[in-house]
Amino acid sequence: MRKYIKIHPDVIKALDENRPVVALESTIIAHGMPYPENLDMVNRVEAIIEDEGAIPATIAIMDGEILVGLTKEQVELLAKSNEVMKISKRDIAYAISQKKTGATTVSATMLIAEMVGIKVFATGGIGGVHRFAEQTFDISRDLEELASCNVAVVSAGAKAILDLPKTLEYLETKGVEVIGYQTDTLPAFYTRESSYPVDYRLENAKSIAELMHAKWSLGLKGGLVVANPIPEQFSIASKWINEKIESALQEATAHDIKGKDTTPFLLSRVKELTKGESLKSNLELVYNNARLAAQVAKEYMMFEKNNE
Ligand code: PSU
Ligand code: MN
Repeated sequence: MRKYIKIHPDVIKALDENRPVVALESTIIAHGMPYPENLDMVNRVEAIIEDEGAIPATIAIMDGEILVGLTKEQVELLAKSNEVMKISKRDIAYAISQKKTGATTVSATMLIAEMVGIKVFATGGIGGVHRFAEQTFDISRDLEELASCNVAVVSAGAKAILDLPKTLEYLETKGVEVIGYQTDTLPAFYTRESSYPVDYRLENAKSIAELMHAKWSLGLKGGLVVANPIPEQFSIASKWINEKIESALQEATAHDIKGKDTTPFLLSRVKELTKGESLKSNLELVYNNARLAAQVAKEYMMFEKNNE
């Protein structure tokens, strides 16, 4: 396995010394946000994680090699290039064997994080069951990896480009806890709240870490969704944003956008329709998630150490 994976020296050292590490996905860089905001985002996210006393590990595939922890140059390449693949589980082996470069989605990032022993992962929003999935069958691979990889994913919930109730049902079937961080409802990405309750509300990083420790100590396989609402001052009124999302969804249907192109198309159209407002909120919620993920990673390490 090591033949295909190159871990950054800082990340190797942190893992060896049992220091907290937070994984980051790269699809959000290459396909989720435009340049140069995406580049600023990674730099800021990595700085936030370091300030909290954890080590960031951005994951991607470059020239057929799985990288855990990227250099500034590598991040820049992903941020600028238009030719980067979007890599979910089914694309990993192809990308490696054909020496391709690609950005990893939540699903691929979880798989790789688990391979190298990283327990906490920060992102913007998870993929889920798409609207009209009963016709299209479009259900993100993210949900399967949440079901099987022992990694906690800190996100601002799932955005209304998806079908939130169906996403929650699916997670229930797969045995994935949806934990609201200081919230009773599933945050809807750009908005702090939705009308759908989370499974459990927890008030602090320590309680989340304790749940992770209990789950995995018992051999209960799979991840959890830590749903962290966007800070109040950046939350967008749900009626307004949902109108824009509806328009973007109609355009996607009209242009016959399908499969892996759907999420990037919707994100970029919503950004245009909101004149950049959605991107501003997206950036802020990612920072907020990075901070909580670092805190959870730190607390989780304490549990591991105290229970050795
Ligand atoms: N949500 C966001 N921004 C993103 C994504 C989700 O707010 O960039 C990306 C993540 O990488 C996620 C992927 O894993 O989209 C889901 O894509 P799909 O719906 O094709 O599974
Ligand atoms: Mn899909």
